[in-house]
Amino acid sequence: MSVNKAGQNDTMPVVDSEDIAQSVVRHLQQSLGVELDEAGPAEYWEALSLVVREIDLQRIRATRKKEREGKARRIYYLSLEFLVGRLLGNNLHNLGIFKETEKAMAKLGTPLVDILENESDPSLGNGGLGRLAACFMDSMTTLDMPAMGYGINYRFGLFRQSFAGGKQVETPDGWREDSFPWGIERAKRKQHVKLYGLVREHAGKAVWEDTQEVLGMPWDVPVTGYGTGTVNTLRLWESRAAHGFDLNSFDAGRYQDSRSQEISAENISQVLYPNDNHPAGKELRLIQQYFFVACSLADLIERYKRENSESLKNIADKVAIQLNDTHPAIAVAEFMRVLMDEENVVFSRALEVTREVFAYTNHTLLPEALEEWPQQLITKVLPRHMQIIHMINYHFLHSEVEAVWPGDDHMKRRLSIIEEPDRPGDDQMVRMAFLSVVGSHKVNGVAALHSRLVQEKLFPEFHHMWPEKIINVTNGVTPRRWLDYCNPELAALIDETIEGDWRKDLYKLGAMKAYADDPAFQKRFAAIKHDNKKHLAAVIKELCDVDVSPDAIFDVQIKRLHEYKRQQMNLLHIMALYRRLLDNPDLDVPPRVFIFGAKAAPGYKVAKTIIHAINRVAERVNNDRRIKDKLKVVFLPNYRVSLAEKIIPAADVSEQISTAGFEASGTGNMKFALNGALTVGTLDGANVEIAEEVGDDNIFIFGLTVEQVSELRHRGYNPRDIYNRSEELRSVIDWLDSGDLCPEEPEAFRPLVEALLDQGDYFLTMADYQAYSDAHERIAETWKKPELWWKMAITNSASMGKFSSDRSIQDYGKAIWNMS
Ligand code: 4GP
Repeated sequence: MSVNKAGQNDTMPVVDSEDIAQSVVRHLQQSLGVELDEAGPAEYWEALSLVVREIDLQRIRATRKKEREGKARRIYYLSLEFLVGRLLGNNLHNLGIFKETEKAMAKLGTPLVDILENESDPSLGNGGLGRLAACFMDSMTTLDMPAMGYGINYRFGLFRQSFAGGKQVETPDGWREDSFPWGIERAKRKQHVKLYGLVREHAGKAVWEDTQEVLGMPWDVPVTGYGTGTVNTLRLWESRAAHGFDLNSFDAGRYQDSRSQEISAENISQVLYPNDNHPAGKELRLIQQYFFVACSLADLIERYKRENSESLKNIADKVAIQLNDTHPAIAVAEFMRVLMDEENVVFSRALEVTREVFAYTNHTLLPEALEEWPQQLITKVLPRHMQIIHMINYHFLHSEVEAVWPGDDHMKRRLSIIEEPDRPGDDQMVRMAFLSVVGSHKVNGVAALHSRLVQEKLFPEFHHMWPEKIINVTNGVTPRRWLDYCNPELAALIDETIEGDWRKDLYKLGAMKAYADDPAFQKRFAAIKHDNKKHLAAVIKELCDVDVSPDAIFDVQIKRLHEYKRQQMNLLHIMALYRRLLDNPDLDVPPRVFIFGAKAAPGYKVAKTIIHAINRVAERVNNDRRIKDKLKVVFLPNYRVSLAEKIIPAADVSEQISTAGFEASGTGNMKFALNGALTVGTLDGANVEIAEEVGDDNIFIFGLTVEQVSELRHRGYNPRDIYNRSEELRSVIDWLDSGDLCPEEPEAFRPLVEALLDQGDYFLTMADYQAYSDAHERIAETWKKPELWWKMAITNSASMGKFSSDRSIQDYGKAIWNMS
C-alpha cells in the first residue's frame, strides 16, 4: 500500500493507517505504560510522536550513511535560536502520512486535530531570526542538502505572556517539562567546554590553563524534509556540571565581577534571553554563546576527522559554517584557536581556512542591536580568545586596511574590531559584527534593500575593501508549514487547480494567476478564507472572549512588539476610526476586526506601554454598542508559532508598516501574502520585493521611503508640528494622554506619548500617519468591490514563488556555500 504522493520515494517505508494505529497502540502500552482505555489526547500525542520518531530515526541513519559515502560539503547552521514550532503535524505532512494518520486516529477514536493541540510549542526563539533558521532547516532537508543545525536546548524558552488589566505579564515557559519525545540525548557525543583560566607560554606556545569545565550534552531533534527520505539533525546543547564541578564554588577572588557568581554549569542553558533585535550584554549570555559554539565546533571537527582526515588543512572542502547573526561570532576565534593551538596551523593559514569556512548573515541595522562585548569580559571568560581576536585585528588593520588606506590611522580606528573607548578609562568594546565580517568569506543581508543598506550604510568601508563580499540573499518561508500544513483547504484547492507540486517548487503557483479573474475560482478562494476566519473567530472567542464576525475585514499585525514595527501607528489609527464612528455611527465603512499578537521584551518600557494601550482601547471599543460592531480590536495573548498558524490563513489584511530602513526583511509579510492576504506596507525590507512580484496594483504601499526618511531627518523633523496641524491625531493623542482609558493609573500611557511628541518620534509614526490612514481608506474602498478584492488576493498568493525558503537556500548554496 502506498502513502500519498509526497511519500513516494523508494527510500521510504510504506506506511498505512493500519500500521500507524498498531504502532500507536504499541507505544502507548510499551513505551508509556498506558492502556488504550486510559489514553487521552495527550497520551496519543506522545505515542504518535514516538511512532514518527521511529520513522525519522530510521531515515536519519540512512541519510548519514548516504552522506558519509558522498562527497558533498556539509552545511552547519549555527544559531542561538531555532523557533521550530510544533513538530508532530508538520512531520506527518512532510513524511506524507498525514491523511493515513488521520484515518488511524479516527479508528482509535480520537481526532488527530485534538491530538495535535497537545503539543507545546518549543519556544526556542524570539522572532524572525529564529523562525528563519527553522524554515531553513526544513528547506535544506527538502533539498537533500547535508546539513546540521546547532543551537541550545533551553530549559525555559521565551516567556509565556498573559495580560492583567491589559498589561503584559510574563511567566516562565518550561516547554519541555512534561515531555519532549523529539529530543534524543546522545551521550556518546558529549563535549567538554573550558571557561575562564589563564594563558601561559610553554616553550613558545600559548597554553590555556587553570580553566573551569562544563559539559555539553547534545539533544538531537530530527528534521524531516518534504517528499524525500532525507532526515537531518538539529543538535541542541544542554549544559551540565562536569566532574561534579560547579562554577559557583570557583574562587570568587578571581572574578573581577561578582555577578559571575550567579553562573553555575547548569544554568548556562536554562533561559533564552527574551530580546528581539537587541542583544543582552550579560556575562551569562556570552557564556551561552561560547558554550554552544565550542560544543558545535568540537563536534563537527570530530565528525570531519572520522569521515575525512586527521588533518584539518582541507576542512573547507567539506565544511561550511553559517553564522546566524553575530550571536555565534565567537566561533571565528574558537575555530582559529583550535587550528593554531590544537592543530599547530600557523596564524596566516588558520585565518585563510577560517575565512573559507565561515559566512555571516546580518539580520538587523538597528545600531543598538549590533553586539559588542567589553574586552575585559572576554579576557576574563575567554582569555585565549581575546588574544586571538587581537591577532586577527592586528593582521587585518596592519596588512589589509593598510594596503587599501596606507598610513590612515583614522580608518584603522574606524575599522578596528576592538573599538576605542569614547572616554579615557572606559572599557574597550569588541565589535562582534566586525569580527564576523573579517572572519568570513561572505556576508549577506536578508532582502535586497537591506543588503544595499548593509553595503552602503552599515559596512561601507568593508564593502570598499572587499566589493564581492557583501551580498544579498532574500529570505523565504517554507511553503510546507506556511501553506500546506496551516491552510489545508487552500492547499487542496491549489492542487485541484494547477499542475505539478508547488510544495517543492513554489514558482508553480504562478499558474494560479490565470484564475484570478475567474468568478467560480474566486468564490471558492473566498469561501476558504471565510472558513478560516470562522475558525479564528472561535479561537478569539476562547482566548479573548470577544465575538467577531467572519464577514468583517480581518486586519492583522502579528510580530514582536517594537517601536520600529509601529504597532503604535496601527493603534492611533484604530482610535481615530473609533472616533469617526462615534461622530457618525452610520458611516459607510466595512466592519473591521483589528487583530494583534506580540510579545514585548520584559525590559522594554515603551513596547509594554503600547500593549497596555491597545488592550485598553480594545476593551473600550469592543463594549461600545454605539458603533454597531463596525469595529473590534483583539490582542491575542501569548503569540507564538502555533497561533500564527491559525491567524495567517484567516487574514484579509497584513500590516507591514515599519519605518523604511528598519525592518531587515520580514517573513510574516511573505506568509500572509502566500495565504491570500493583502499587504498594507511601507517600502521596507522584503515588502519592496513583494510589491515587485505582485505588482503595484495588488498591494497598498504608503509612507516615506528610505531616502525620504533620511531627507526628513536631515531637514529637521518636529512631530509637534504634525500634532498641531492634524486635528485627528491631536484628538487621539490627547485622549491617550488624558487618563480616560486607564483611570486608575492616569499617567500609564505617558511613555508612549512622550516618545511620539517629546522625544523626537524617532520612528516617524507621526510623519507617516496620514499616508497610513489614506491607505486604509483605499483598503475599505477595495473591500466594497469583492471581484477586485479576490482578484488581488489570488494574485498575491500566486505571485509568492520567489519567497520559498527553498529558493533562499538554493541562493545560499550557489553564492555562499559553493555547492554545485
Ligand atoms: C529579524 C529581522 O528583524 C527581520 O526583518 C528578518 O526578517 C528576520 O530577522 C530574519 O532575517 N531580526 C531578528 C533579530 O530577529 O533578533 O535581529
